[in-house]
Amino acid sequence: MRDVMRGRVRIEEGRIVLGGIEDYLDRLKQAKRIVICACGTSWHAGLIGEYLIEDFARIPVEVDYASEFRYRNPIIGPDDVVIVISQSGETADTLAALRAAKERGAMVMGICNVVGSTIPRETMCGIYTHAGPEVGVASTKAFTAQVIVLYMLALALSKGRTISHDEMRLNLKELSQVPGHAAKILELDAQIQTIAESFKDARNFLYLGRGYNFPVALEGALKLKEISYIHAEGYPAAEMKHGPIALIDEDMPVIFIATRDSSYNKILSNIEEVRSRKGRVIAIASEGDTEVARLAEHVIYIPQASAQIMPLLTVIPLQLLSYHIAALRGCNVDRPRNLAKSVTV
Ligand code: F1P
Repeated sequence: MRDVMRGRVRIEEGRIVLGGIEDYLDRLKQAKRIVICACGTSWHAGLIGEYLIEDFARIPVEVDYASEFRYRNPIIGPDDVVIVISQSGETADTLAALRAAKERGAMVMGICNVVGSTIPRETMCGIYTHAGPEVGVASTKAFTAQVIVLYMLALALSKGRTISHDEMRLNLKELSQVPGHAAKILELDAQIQTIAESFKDARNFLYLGRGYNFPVALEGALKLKEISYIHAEGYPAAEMKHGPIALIDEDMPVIFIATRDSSYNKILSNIEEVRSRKGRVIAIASEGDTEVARLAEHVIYIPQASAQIMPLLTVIPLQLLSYHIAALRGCNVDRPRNLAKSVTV
């Protein structure tokens, strides 16, 4: 079958160009609903995509595990657009979800990294992330590239409808600042290694975030599980009181993604709740913040950006922390046990 994901996603003279979906943008704008299907890290990128598309373009979005979607007889029809996301382009569950959506008449679009893989050849249109090959099994830079594509897609869908010309310009400017911010965060590597040394023997971790940082909490926990074999759970911070709070004691490290956004004060009170139960807090906070430092045992400061951009930044210290904890425990970070680069069964 023909590979339809031609062309790169780029900005040309202030205009977003979406490679292989340029001709399908109007169809996407008219979608009654967008359903995103993926597995693992790609599913977490999909959750951020949901927040972005609903926030910017005001189109309803649902995010489903491809491994559930394929078996659960979903209600999907010609008015829906299904976006499948896969680093490898070969994940069996995601491919099966794609086929199920096509059978039901939906337009199916792909976001994939590996050029010429199976999923791009079966979708009707799509975008390559061109993040380069993932050296290890655990997806890292592909996640960042997926979120960038979803950010640009959300902006393109909002053009002329929900956001003004000036807002568009500001959002694209913020996006162009991401590489500089990321370079600054990578300079924190030595600090993050020191934190990893204090926590390498922990048996459990909790990751908490709100809004755009909630999917990042899930992704941070997944990266730790995948490469260090430590049990970790990600939750929306507000859900803590509905169960996970029972787990907190002096042996439970809790990672808070506590950057400055509209839910900042709420997350501060979540940190206080954990501290009062003797939980050990590691926080990712915005540069210049003093409140979080008052409460947390360790603070990793990252540059301030809008809530929509934050996942691209907050995920980096979490990836580094997982890497250092795994390396200190003697785990093979590139070839974790029991995991395959593409899950084809
Ligand atoms: C999905 C995924 C990865 C994970 C691991 C197993 O892969 O869950 O996110 O890191 O490699 O597969 P893909 O569909 O994005 O290639």
